Amino acid sequence: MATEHSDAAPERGEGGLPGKPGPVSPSVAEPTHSTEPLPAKPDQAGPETVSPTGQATGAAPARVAQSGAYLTTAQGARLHDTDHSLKAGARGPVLLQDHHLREKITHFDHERIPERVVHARGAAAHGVFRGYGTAAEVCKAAFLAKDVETPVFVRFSTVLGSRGSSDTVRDTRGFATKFYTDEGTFDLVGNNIPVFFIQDAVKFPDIIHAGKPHPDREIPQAQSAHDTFWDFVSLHTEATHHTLWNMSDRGIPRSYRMMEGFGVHTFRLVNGAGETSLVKFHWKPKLGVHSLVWEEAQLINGMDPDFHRRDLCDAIEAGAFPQWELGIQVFPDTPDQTFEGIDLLDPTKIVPEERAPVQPIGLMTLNANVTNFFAETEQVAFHPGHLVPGIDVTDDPLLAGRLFSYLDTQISRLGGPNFAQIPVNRPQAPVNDMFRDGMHQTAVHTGVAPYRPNSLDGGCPFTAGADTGAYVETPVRVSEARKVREAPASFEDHFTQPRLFWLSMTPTEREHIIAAYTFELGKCYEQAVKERALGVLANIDPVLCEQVAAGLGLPAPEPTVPLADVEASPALSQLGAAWPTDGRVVGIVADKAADLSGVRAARQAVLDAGMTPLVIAPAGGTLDGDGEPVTVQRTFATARSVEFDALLLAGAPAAGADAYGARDAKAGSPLAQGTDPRVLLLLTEAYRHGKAVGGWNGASALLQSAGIDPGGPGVITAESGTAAVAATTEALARHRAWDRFPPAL
Ligand code: HDE
Repeated sequence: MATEHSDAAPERGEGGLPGKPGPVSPSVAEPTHSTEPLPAKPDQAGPETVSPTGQATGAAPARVAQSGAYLTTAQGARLHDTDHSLKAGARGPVLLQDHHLREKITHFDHERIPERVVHARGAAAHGVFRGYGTAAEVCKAAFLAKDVETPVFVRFSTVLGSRGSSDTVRDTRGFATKFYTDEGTFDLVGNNIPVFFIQDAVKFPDIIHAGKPHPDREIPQAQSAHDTFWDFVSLHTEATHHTLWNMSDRGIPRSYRMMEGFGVHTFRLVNGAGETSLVKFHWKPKLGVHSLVWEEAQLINGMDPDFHRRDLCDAIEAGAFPQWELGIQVFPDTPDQTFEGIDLLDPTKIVPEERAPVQPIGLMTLNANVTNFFAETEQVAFHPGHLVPGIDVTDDPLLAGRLFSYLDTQISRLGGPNFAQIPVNRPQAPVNDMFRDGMHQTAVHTGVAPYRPNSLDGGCPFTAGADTGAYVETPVRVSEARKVREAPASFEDHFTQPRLFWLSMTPTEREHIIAAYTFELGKCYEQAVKERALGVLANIDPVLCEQVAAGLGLPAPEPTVPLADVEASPALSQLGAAWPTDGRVVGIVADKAADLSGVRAARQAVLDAGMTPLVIAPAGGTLDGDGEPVTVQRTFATARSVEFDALLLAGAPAAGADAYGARDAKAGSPLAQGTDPRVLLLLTEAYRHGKAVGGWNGASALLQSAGIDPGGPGVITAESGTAAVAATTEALARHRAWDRFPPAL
């Protein structure tokens, strides 16, 4: 049957949608080029659901909970029963027609998305970044201007483990920051180690295959202590520098709040006058850089696999907001892109801070926990190519591969190309792209001409001028080159900087490094791998090599390259200074016969110092005596030393009394006898891990029964609870009593 044609324009709704009548564009000639900007039409402001400026951005995601009185289906129909499937009789078969049953289970079946191929295990928080204005000389990005406040979302992660793996494994940590700036989203996707394993992205699948569990048994989980990892890093000696950082205390951070962050690659900044500089980004934690000790890290993996995640949430919830200063090392943008002989395009090299100081440009404060882990932490999608005007990339070959990889991986991880519409990924700046349709499209785009130039949608949108636009590349010369699969000669030096790092460590830190290599290589089975790894160490330092070889029971090989003559960089050491103690955890061991008013005062003093007190007692509930009952947070059964930065033993009520002896008769508690093995374990472990331990008014006897010298370094014996807390705070500022075990080196 012939269709009836009409000359009249088809009826079109507002903005081109069928249904509602709306204005119809007058017929115009075929568009050629825009002569001058046409006035924007109302529907050119961009799809509201994608970019509602000031509304549901990633920084303040739309909050949806079970709201309203009635449970409904996904279609909004009220349900009267969600506990019984529809059956043919109470004991009969379940009927396929039960829509609610099918919908509920189908949705559940699809609740998981693929975990990140690397950095699967992570934790995140919201915050703000405030520029100091000091970057203006080198960068025109508006969010770096003085006192501009920009919402941020930060995700910390381990690299190798699965989503459910433990937090305190020896590994690199991711430190990815999303700045929701008014000029678009800028992602600084960095690590807590300033160098990387490889110099070319093409090797990334190889290093990750080597580090991940073996493909046959899928073990070990979240570990580098196995043959394939050491096989790879000993064959690719460019990995030596990063591996050395991993084996140092940087590989086992005490907290995400106590880690540095690094952009790793060299970036190019552009200022308002169009002048360029090369820079390296640094995050400096206000709390200093601190680590666990290896035995402690291993214990935590069993006792509290969520240790870092919990620590971050607890600190933010307690108001101890973690802060980092953002800083840049600035280098002239010379054609050779080197600084004092260091190749700035080589991601296995640092520039020592002594040679190029880190200049602070802003402060980041994390002040809010996520509301929903999946919606925010799991679905956040970072990309080193998310740049804003004033920030550009360089030709670091590792970065080039990353610029491809992150978008690609999000498409499979988040199920299509529209992941920027997920609340946590929505920019703060208005979005007016011409991307249309695709899986999980949530915007109802109006208009008919998502192409340009166009005349049907008023010619909109227009492109920005070169002075305000992003992705205005600096015209760096790249031609006159041959196509090659090669690396520059400077990339071949794999040992100078590892030696620099080693020489910059204190004796205590060197001992930890030796112990780490000895542990990891001791877990390898292949003799050839161990021997090759020792050969690498010989090229860093003979002492390091000899000590590890002795631990493995193998001969120490000779170096195959001359040892580099380098100056140490003291800034690389994390020991020696005093730092704020905010958010540290102080355990106070007490029983009902203890000096409870002292316990109350000690708790208050810990809180006043911005730290968290946890009372540990023989049983849960409260400790009742004179005054307010003291709430018990941990019992001898649930507490383990690794949860605390310091441990204090509550003294006896009367000054001068032999607290634990005197209370033995009175209270009859195991603590009073001073012999409860769980208390002794708490003390000895904390002592062995270099932590502040002690107490007040008679604690010495119990310390002695645990084999701890009350006069030893970092051991606190005070007259009162508040005095004990004051001494503890002082000790904690230096993190650990390292002088308790003088290093042998
Ligand atoms: Fe990544 N990296 N990476 N990476 N990376 C990913 O992207 C990749 C590299 C880093 O919390 C993936 O969204 C390649 C260096 C962090 O969500 C993936 C190469 C640095 C995170 C990917 C590198 C990083 C990732 C996996 C070599 C420090 C977690 C999931 C060329 C400067 C971000 C995802 C988050 C995640 C690829 C090397 C940091 C597969 C190909 C160097 C912090 O796209």
